[in-house]
Amino acid sequence: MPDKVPTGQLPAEQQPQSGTRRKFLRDSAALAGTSLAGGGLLGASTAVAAEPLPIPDSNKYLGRGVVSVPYGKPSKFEADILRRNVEWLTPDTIASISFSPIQDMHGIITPGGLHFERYHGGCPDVDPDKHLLVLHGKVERPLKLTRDDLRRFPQHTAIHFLECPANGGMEWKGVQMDSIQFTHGMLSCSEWTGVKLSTLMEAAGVDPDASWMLAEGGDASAMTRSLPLPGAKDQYGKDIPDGTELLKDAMVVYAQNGEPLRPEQGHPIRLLIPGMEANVSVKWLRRLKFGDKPWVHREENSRYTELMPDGKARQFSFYQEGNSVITYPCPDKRIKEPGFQEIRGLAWSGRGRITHVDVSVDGGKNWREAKLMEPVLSKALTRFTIPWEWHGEEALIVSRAVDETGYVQPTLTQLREARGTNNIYHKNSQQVWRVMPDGEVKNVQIVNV
Ligand SMILES: Nc1nc2c(c(=O)[nH]1)N[C@H]1C(S)=C(S)[C@@H](COP(=O)(O)O)O[C@H]1N2
Ligand SMILES: [Mo]
Repeated sequence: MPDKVPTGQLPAEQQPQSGTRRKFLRDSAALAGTSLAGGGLLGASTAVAAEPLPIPDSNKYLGRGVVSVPYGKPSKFEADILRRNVEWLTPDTIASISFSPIQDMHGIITPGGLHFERYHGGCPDVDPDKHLLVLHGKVERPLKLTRDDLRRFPQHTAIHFLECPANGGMEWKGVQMDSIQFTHGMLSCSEWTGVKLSTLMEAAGVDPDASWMLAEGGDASAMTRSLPLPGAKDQYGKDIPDGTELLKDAMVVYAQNGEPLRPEQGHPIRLLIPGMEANVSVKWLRRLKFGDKPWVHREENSRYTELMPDGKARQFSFYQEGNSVITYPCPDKRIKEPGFQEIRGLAWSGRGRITHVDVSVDGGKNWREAKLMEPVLSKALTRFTIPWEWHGEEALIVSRAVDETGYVQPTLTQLREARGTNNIYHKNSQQVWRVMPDGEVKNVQIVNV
């Protein structure tokens, strides 16, 4: 695009794409002469608009009064920011998934109405005054609790992501969706409030040698999962070491982003196991049973296991490993104008904090370090940004996250080498987007990088 505004003196190699954060700030402060003022960020129309604005209609009439909308809704002009499902993915909408529009989100919190939904038997309406949670099995004092009872316990609030382990599963075998909503949208992040599991276990007097916990949901699927506590072994005697980590931050939650849980998220109460595959965060929670071995239910047997290249199944693979994706530009958010672009994305790890994100615009040959936006929280979505000057060349943009354990997000080739192709769960490989000369963005897979 031709520059309509004088672009000044900075040689191309001093422009933001090769600079550090400090360099970028300096350049953007000296607006004349930087690419921010040139044909990109501040296009000709913006730069010449120094005349008084005409009076808009909204200045000329009285607006709506208070409580005309007692529970606020988004502007009618934002009506395309919606959860969506993929019709062919499941035979019906009862046992199905909707995806969060992560291409349209900012910051790290997912509004309640846009949190992805996953039901194995539909979303029930549960009366919080009648719903009960039972703690039983290897306990000194079995407990039967209403939501009101739970609210009397010491409260705990934390921000955590939830991700279905099938997120990206369609890509695993090469079904490529040209939409980040469908490749990565089984991912949301909320501020959750409730009671720590350890607090409830203390109240029930859980037997110190109980090493497994069964969680059961009150919906038509009666979702049931076995979860490891410290000292857990699988049914073959192998150590399952995840219980110590689980107990640190597991909660029974009754609130989400400051309001009661949404029905879709398990109102009135759900289990929340930060960092683990979302399947174990059992919704409409009605029972926690303590024992000393896994129950090996359907969802930890025929489902939520992974068929490995040697024909054996990986079981109890609970944690979501380090992951990231570029949310702008992406197939759902093409580039409209050449010039300055801020590449933006999300990174997350079920193992703790994100410590580092690198971004490449040449398919992973060269990398630059992105800036992490505060807050950077454990087992929460983390925002990253990096400036990029784009002049209509084809580019392969990709991000790579590192978490506090030192884990580096793998390439798809590395992931397929380790786990084969007969899998749908835990696909956390680097996502490559191909930027076309007209600014359109495609989902591509690079083989053998
Ligand atoms: N009772 C119950 N809990 C459940 C499910 C369910 O169908 N029933 N689905 C699980 C799955 S597979 C996922 S990915 C998460 C999704 O949580 P969300 O719908 O709040 O996003 O809930 C889990 N908990
Ligand atoms: Mo899931």
